[in-house]
Amino acid sequence: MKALVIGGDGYCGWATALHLSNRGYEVGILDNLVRRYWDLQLGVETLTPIAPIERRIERWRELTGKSIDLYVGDITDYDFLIKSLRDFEPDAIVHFGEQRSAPYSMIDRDRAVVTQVNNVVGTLNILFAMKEEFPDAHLVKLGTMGEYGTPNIDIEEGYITIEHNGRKDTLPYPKQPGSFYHLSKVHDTHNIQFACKIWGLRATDLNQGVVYGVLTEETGMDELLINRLDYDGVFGTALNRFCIQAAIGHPLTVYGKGGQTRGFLDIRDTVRCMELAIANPAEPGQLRVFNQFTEMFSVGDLAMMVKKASVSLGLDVEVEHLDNPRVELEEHYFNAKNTKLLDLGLQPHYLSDSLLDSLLNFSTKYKDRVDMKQILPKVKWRR
Ligand code: NAD
Ligand code: USQ
Repeated sequence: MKALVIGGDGYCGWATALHLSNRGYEVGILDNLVRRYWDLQLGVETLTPIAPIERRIERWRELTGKSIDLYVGDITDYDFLIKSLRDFEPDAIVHFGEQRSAPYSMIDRDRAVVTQVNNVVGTLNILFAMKEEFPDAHLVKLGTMGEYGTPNIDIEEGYITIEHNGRKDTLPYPKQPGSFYHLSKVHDTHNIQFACKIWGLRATDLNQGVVYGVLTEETGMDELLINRLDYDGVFGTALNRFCIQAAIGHPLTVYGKGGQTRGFLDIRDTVRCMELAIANPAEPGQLRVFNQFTEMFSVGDLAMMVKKASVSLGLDVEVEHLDNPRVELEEHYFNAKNTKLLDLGLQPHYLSDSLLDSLLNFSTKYKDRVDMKQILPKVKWRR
């Protein structure tokens, strides 16, 4: 089977490309390296030093004898996309290639537009390319749990059955995203759903929670294969940020009350979920939705877990509640279903087991690379 990993130079994409290659898939990486450019523009850097993509792929080949095809270009450029697809001829198109930071999309008008054009047009181009020349390929697309927001009822996997005025239907689950980034994912979902319906394409939308961890079996093989660890106020997620803050003795930056609850998963589970989704494709005409996370925590829970785990490293960690730069509920009900990937055979890793080895150890190892200017948040949601 041939899998083209779009966004394969990024955090989830790199780990997934190596994992699929290790599992015997023929793998291609397509990426325009724009994430490295956005980092440069913002003056931020991953804590772990990542090698150039060509060097990463070369090292993988040296270590395993497996080659990975590389296509450097932008999926919003349809000519480039279709030529790359013709050359690679994928069975599965794994799409990670989007702007993925909520704060980035809220910096200003330019960044909101970049996010939505990049994400929505890129995905639309993939759908048209599939319709024109690859109607049997399976699109495995990364959505996000944040598409749902935080409703006061249980969150289902993509669809909900509703009875209204004596009639009953199964409908797309209501979406209440909390940033222009999360909105771009909702727009993508609608476009994919429509394309599957009218053209008979097959797609899986993976509503992924927050991914954590540096290590997978493959990225841990060699320093040159190391994955990103973002900790800045734009691309760093709360958990990564807390681990790095703990390592440098900075109080953990909990926004507001810290009751914001989200779904989480280990990067080792992300790569396994991708493998499961590819190996069990959607039917023609079907947009299948899986909620891709393994555990739920509040931001306050995360801070307490980091504080506790830090003790074993001799770190004394304080927690600070900052004024919340985002507009979001800080205390709310959150209960999301996540059985579909478990039914396909996912065996979860748990944060309590991974916190030290896959996050805190890397945070302390590379703490000299921390830029203190990137610790406090700078992007605000309000006017
Ligand atoms: P990332 O920024 O590390 O990687 C994204 C990659 O896509 C980058 O290498 C970037 O250069 C590439 N890219 C972006 N736009 C492109 C374009 N137009 N053409 C070609 N390449 C392009 O992000 P990530 O954390 O790996 O996230 C990957 C996907 O997973 C995103 O769609 C994101 O929304 C989703 N996701 C991530 C998380 C998480 O916690 N990291 C959680 C849920 C969902
Ligand atoms: N938060 C803090 N302190 C911080 C940083 C964040 O309290 O220093 C809070 C935020 O206010 C928010 C929560 O932590 O309530 C989560 O924020 P985050 O930055 O960890 O994650 P988020 O913005 O939700 O985005 C991340 C990824 C995104 C993915 C999403 C999955 O960057 O690509 O789509 O997680 S989900 O959250 O399920 O939508």
